[in-house]
Amino acid sequence: MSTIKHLALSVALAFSGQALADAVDALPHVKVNLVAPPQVHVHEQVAPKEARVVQFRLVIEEKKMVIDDQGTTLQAMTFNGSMPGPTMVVHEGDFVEITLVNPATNSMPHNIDLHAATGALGGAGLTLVSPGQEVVLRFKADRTGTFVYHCAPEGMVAWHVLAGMSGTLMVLPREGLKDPAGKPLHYDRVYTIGESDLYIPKDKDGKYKNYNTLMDSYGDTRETMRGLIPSHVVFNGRVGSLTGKNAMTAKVGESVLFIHSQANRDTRPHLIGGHGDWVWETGKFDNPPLKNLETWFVRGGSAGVALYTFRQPGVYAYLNHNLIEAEMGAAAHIVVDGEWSDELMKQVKAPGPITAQE
Ligand SMILES: [Cu+2]
Repeated sequence: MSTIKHLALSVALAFSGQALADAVDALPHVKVNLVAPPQVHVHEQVAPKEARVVQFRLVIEEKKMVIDDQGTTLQAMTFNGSMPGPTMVVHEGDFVEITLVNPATNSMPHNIDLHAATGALGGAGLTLVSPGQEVVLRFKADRTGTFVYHCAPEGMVAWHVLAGMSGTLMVLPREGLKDPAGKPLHYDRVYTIGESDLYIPKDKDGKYKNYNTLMDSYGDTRETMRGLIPSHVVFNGRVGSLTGKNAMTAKVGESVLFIHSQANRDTRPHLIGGHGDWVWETGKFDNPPLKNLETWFVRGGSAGVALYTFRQPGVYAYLNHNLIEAEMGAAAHIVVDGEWSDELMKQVKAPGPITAQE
């Protein structure tokens, strides 16, 4: 190609890129303050007609985290310091603009692969940042649903994800959620739960090892991961992160949206004493939700969504109905206030001595 032709082509390419950037730049910009799970940042369920550029800032934090009541530690890698990272919410047609910051205090390069995004390894190819760098990625949310995002540095994807680097991005339909008949579905509260399988190495006496640095933990952790038997299966980073005083709350009559992600492994969410009134098992809102589920299946590498209107007060357990994994840590509580319905359930006779049959 001649130099002139080459130059003309470069100018044309630069120009078309520029023109597109200008059109998007002219859209309203919204900066979102992210919050740690199980909370989700304040957002509208029905969006204005015009698309927006929604801006998020994710700061990567490598740190040691305690993952159970025995003080077992994980050399974790996180988005914004929480495990999973914060849930981000936008609407279909919006542009998601993420500033990914890798502070100089970190030791590893990181990036972000967004399952919601189209192109360049979900953004991972354009967002690799070394300690001391930041990068800004923008992509169009061109389809609705809940989508996992995770770190994906070449050759170390599993380690970074299992050390905590995953989260959920929810792209709502502009007009909000609907049932299969087209009737709007509204939620009063939303909680986001990220389930993780963890692989903490043990020493020769069977005690969990405690490492001083992230790099020290790498070799043993990789070997333990390849055994495929987790030492812990947890919600939101540790055993008990959502039970007892950390329980989620709701009121009778409220509709609660539960987002459940698992970036690596299949899981089976179940609400004891309740149901999934409407469940998008695959999390993709263009598919009609399933009705009245008892347990739903969330595939590893995806996020599912369940909507439930509480009808009875009490302490509900929400868990992975692989009950072994629930006992290993994959369990949460929801404390629900309100009035009990005897019609829905009543103890007709309290426990007492067995009486002769009539
Ligand atoms: Cu990473």
